Amino acid sequence: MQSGHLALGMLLTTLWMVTGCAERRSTVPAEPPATTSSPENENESAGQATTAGAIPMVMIPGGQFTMGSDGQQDASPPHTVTISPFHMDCNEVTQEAYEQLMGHNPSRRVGARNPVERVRWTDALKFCNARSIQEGRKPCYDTATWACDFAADGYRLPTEAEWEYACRAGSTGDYSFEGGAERLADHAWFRDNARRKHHPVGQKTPNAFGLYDMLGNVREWCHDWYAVDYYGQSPATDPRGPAAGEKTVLRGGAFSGSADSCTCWARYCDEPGFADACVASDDYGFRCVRK
Ligand SMILES: [Ca+2]
Repeated sequence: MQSGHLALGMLLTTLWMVTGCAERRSTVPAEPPATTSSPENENESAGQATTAGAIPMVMIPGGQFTMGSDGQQDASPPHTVTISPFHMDCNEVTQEAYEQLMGHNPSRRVGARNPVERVRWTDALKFCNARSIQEGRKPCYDTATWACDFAADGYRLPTEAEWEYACRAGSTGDYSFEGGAERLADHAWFRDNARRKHHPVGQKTPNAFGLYDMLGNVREWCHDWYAVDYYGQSPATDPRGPAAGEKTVLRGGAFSGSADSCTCWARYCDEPGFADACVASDDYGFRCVRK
């Protein structure tokens, strides 16, 4: 643990003791978790919140981290990024949560507490807007252009930088915990232990922020358009990806993937699904963030 992070480490310990949600496995950068309160939140304390839609979220404190890796061309160069605070779902969006709001379940393998899958990027954005409306928040997305209003208080997909920052939770290595692939099975469903299917959310050890299944289970759509060379030109604060592109980013690897594909930094992308003929894969899911 770096000395500058000692105070925050102590605070994270307190957070863990209060919520039982987060495990303190590594240092967490920068500012301590800031607790917010709003009338829509039925139960919010010590950085954890349960939304009106009964989906648990955790407050991710803002901070600075090293994004990327030398391990792959599109993740290079590693670069310093500053992230503003935000709330993030503790879990991948479940099939029951998706169906309750959207009226249908697109998943190939059905399970109420399993992550919803075969979700296109555009489906995820529609879910975000529906969830915002359900809670009286301002929707982030213009469904005619898919432009995102980052000033809105509603739900949206995490930016790729937010996703990696939240996934790392202070870890500087390949994974969201200290150590290597030999420990991945404690934290993730991936090829070696998943038996070629996704599993109910929240069964594995969470990261230091209290986030489950960031690595493995289903890949998670992010807000950003994909560009192989984006890291060489991205802004230093709250980068939001290229202005346009052909594919959007997925992160975290999946039950079908190897340990190498389930790292904090590995990037993946696919077509966002503008055309209804484009059916997403059965290992594509997502989780939401908001202010
Ligand atoms: Ca995941």
